[in-house]
Amino acid sequence: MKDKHVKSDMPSVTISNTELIKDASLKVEAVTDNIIRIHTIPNTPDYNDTSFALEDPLEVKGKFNISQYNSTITASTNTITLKIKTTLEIDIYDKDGYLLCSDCEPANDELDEYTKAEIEQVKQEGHMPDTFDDNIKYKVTKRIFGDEAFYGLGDKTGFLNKRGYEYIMWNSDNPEPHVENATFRALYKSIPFFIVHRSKGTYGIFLDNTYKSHFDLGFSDAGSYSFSVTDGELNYYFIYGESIKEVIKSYTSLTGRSPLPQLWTLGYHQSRWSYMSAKEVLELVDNFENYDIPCDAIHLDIDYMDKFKVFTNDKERFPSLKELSDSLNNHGIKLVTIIDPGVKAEDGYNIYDEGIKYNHFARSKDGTVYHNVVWPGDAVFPNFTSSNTREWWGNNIKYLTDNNISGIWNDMNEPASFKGALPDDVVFAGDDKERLHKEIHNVYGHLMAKATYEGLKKNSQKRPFVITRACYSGSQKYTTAWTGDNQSIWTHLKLAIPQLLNLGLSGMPFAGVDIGGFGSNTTPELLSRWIEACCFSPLFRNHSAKLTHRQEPWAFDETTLNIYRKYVKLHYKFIPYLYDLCYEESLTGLPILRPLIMEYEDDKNVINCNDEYLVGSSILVAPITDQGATVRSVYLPKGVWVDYNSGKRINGNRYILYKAPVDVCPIFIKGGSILPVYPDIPNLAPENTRKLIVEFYPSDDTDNKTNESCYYMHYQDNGTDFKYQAEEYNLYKFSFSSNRPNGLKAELTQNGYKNKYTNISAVIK
Ligand code: MIG
Repeated sequence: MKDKHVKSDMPSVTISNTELIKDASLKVEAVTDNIIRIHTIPNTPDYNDTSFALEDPLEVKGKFNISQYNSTITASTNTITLKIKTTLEIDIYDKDGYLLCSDCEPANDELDEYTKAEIEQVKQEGHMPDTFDDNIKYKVTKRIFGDEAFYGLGDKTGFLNKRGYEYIMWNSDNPEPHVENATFRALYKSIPFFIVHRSKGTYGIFLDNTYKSHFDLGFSDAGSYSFSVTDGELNYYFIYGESIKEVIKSYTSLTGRSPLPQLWTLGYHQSRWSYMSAKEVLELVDNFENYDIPCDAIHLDIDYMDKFKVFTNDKERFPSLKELSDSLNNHGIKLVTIIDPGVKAEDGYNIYDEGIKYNHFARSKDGTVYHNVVWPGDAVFPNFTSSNTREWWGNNIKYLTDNNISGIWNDMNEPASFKGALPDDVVFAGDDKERLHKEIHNVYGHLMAKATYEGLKKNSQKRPFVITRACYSGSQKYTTAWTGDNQSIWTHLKLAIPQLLNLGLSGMPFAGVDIGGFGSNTTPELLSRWIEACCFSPLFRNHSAKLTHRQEPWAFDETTLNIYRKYVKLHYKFIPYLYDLCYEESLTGLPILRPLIMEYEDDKNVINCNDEYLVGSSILVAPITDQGATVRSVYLPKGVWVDYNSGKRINGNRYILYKAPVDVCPIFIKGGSILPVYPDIPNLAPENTRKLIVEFYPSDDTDNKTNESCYYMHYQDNGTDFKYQAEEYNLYKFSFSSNRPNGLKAELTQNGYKNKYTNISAVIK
């Protein structure tokens, strides 16, 4: 949230005094050669150009060559050319003069054919026509040429490719089953960024405006797409890239990347709303050990608190959080607690009293502290736009870190409320100025995550582990995310894949869904398929709602338990690979779980691939997500794929039929891959991560001889704190060559971390 312009002495295009935008001018700047910022600047003196998504001031450093001919201004960088008309329409061409992106006239609204009365009548009967009724301040409409696919937009429902659908950015908590209908155009998160993939050329659009916004991707008109804002300024970035990867790198160069996580956070997490006592938690630990299921974290939901008051514990059910975390830690397991933003309004409760005394809560228009109702009953809402309030919140986290709590799970931060929505005009006084709820709503969770990240860092000196339900562009710098209240239904198992993929494409790589489903009741088969489908999920947590069937791994029968164990162990085996992908992500912003289109951009077969994903570029997962199914078709892109279950080599660039009984998840390793793995371990405690196995999957296993040679870079550090920033890490280069007696060569190319592996062994698969 800073004044963005520190360096903008570069040439830019400003158009003012037009009929089209009143009281404002339109400015077009080249942030880099590939990133163009297009924004309106109002003619008001107190305007300050701020962003919640960008941490650092924006540097405008692209070289624009500008010329004008008749009424068209041409502005070129080294990679793209913009033609800007006085009608404010912009055409964008690539280096070859190919028209990538072109503004056009908005299409007519289909609903204009109906009278208001007709629409009202249909609404009264309970049907919801797909209208976006809010007043639109600025709307941009661009042509759909025909070959576009749209990806990203965060956690939205529906499919990988968003073409033909419309979405609303307004963080929303609705526990009904999330499906691709009009009710669920908005979900918990607002990440107003999408990627447009065309057969020749790719670009992204990032609309950095926090007010309610609307995205129509060929929904009301097949020939165009649009995005619009209800208030604030038009402020979007056109991000050109030679590939989807390049677009993501640029987007995350603006909004930031997820820093390296603590290693244990990649392990298995067990949760339920709620584990009701310390005793129940300790029994879980016994069960994990007795049933031989690896586990790294147990989560405490709202009932650990005293009357749902944040930064307290219920003295009867959880007499000592510290003793509980310590006994868990002795088993190598961490304790994570939930925190809601709503603070119980109760005199004598220290958090409330302090917040009132030091003015930390949002206020109504009349100046009084704003109240609503959430879990603790009558509650007030911290004003996270103020750096003082964020610091205060962060300091309160000491209560949790003093009790050796290892991570914080932020819920209800849309913010959700029981007594109607927060009015648009609730006031949040920031460091620079006052803002209203309608501007802050979509960044409330983002700012709470920032406060939590900073508080955890300060109080623990470790890499903060935060999970959030609501977020905005840029939240990836502070927090991981889960997708909120899914249900134990097959549709939601299916939804998990495009949802996690689109989150990754939107810069949120460390994400997960509630495994087994949160609401309603899971079945043994659904739970089995769920742990299989999510077996590479970075956030790997089973969570379920109060009053639903238990869904811990042992809740059903022996068969389910065995399947569950098999896939949790598979996840642990590949954690060194996942951690490498986290390392790569921290440098590039590239997601961990990837849609096939990201690695095979020229392959038309994968444009709409909703039911398969890649882990990095070496592992392909094609889970079963249909009840009763034991066979499915799998598309394998070009190249040789090693069937992980049988070891068989399969030529790609085709569909195969794959038999997968309930204990089998179809997994394929790309021929020629080297993958670092752990032996069988109970959790990620340091003593368990000293041995590494390097697996090599040659494309050709004829007589186990191969003349393929390949290499792989592996990252290792202490997995806990920030010492890696002072070069305390190791980089290994593993290479395989058939000419070598043992095949493997392990070289240390960066040698800063002393606790190296005690043993590295190699296996040819
Ligand atoms: O209104 O804390 O999405 O994961 O278990 C429900 C209780 C509040 C919603 C979260 C869910 C959590 C539940 N919470």
